[in-house]
Amino acid sequence: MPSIDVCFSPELLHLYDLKGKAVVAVDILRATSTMVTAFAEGAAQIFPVMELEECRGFAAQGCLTAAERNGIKAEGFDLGNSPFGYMDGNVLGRDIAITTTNGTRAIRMSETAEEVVVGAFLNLQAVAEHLAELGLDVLVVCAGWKGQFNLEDTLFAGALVERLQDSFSSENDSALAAVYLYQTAKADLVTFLRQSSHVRRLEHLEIHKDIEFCLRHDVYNVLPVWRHDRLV
Ligand code: 3SL
Repeated sequence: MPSIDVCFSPELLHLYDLKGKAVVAVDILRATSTMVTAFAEGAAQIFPVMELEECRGFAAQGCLTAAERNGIKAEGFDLGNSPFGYMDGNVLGRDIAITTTNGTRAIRMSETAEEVVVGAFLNLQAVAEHLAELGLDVLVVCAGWKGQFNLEDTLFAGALVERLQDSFSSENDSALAAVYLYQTAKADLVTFLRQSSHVRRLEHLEIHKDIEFCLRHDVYNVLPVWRHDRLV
């Protein structure tokens, strides 16, 4: 039986061997939720990059550019990191280059894995079905916040472990802890996360509707997959 494990921060990735594994990169608030939304809204390809300047450079090849730092849209880019910014037909058929504080970093730091997919509550079932079909050992890579643990990505990891519990073993404490946390919180994730650090950070920016949206389960049947240098 394949296994599923959880890495609580990209800074801990050096402790894991990604060879032959499937990675699920997750940044619930909000990068991977936004990418899933962009694909659901018809985006063609997404180039996640780490630096603002690199992202800006993609405009020359016809990409929309998106950038966020510390929760705020970076100046001079077409888009920010709110899923609602990708919903008015503006991304249909377009390639997007995006850089965010933590989420794009988690994706790029995972790219040596056999397979990298982007996960969010919004596409949880699509991710679970894909992993079950693939049959590889899985590592959920939580983006966290600037190297530190966060609750929302861990809750997603717990939800995924719970969905895969019949076909994957999960013996490591990180996976067990994520499931326990999710089972404690799942009746009302919005309330559970009210005191969490990133929700407090985002509420300060008055984007409560983003938080509620990103915590909704199984809204989209899309699966962003890493191929060479991009998500398709
Ligand atoms: O850290 C990130 O990558 C972002 O998703 C953070 S925020 O939700 O845009 O504040």
